[in-house]
Amino acid sequence: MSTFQADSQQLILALSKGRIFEDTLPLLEAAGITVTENPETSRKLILPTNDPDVRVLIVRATDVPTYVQHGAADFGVAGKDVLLEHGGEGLYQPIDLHIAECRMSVAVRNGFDYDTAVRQGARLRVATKFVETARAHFAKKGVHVDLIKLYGSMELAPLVGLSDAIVDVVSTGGTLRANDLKEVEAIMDISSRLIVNQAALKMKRERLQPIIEAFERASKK
Ligand code: PRT
Ligand code: MG
Repeated sequence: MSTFQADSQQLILALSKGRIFEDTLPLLEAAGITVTENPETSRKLILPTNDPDVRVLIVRATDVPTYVQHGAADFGVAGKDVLLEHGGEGLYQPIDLHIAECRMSVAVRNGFDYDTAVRQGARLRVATKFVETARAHFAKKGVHVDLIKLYGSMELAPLVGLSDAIVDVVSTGGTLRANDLKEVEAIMDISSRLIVNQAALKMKRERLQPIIEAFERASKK
């Protein structure tokens, strides 16, 4: 009988469905790894690959660092936004993969005068999933904020008076425009990173190192 606990030969990769999974597939291909089931159609949460020793866990984007930190996955791919909130404990971050690129921004309703509110020292109500990033940003600016933690659909908060502003990731800006919001401040550029469990890096270096190198070469193109 075998348990799921990874042995020294096996590699477990944690990915989230959607853009990170799709953008990681070509990097895996560059390392000779093909995922043989599609997470959009399969109900499986553990996906096989062409390599019997490599499996892929499908988890929520925000849970990827947690699986890797605790060694339930040996490595994973996570956005810088998610890593900043997690804190990065127990994680080695060897490379920026330059995938799922976007930016972290402050946005408000079209009629809201953000610059004046900030200049006048108003206390701003800010709704966000990214409370650590938002806290650090406004502290650096010396702006007093009440942070309201949300888990999604941040764009709604200013529309219904829950907050004055949101801090969210933006790529095309289409969602902000569709909801009568405008970007008033860019906080930082975001991309996804390869993360590796620190113990796995030591114990499974022979298996991990070629994959890290293949990812690095493929992501530079
Ligand atoms: O969706 P779920 O709640 O499960 O989690 P998630 O949103 O964290 O996961 P996912 O898969 O949507 O995003 C994974 C990672 O992709 C994030 O951690 C970011 O690093 C990165 N990324 C890149 C983005 C975007 N681009 C992006 N546009 N994450 C989210 N968005 C959202 C954005 O907030 C907006 O609501 O997508 C919507 C559309 O964006 P626009 O600007 O193109 O309209
Ligand atoms: Mg999402």
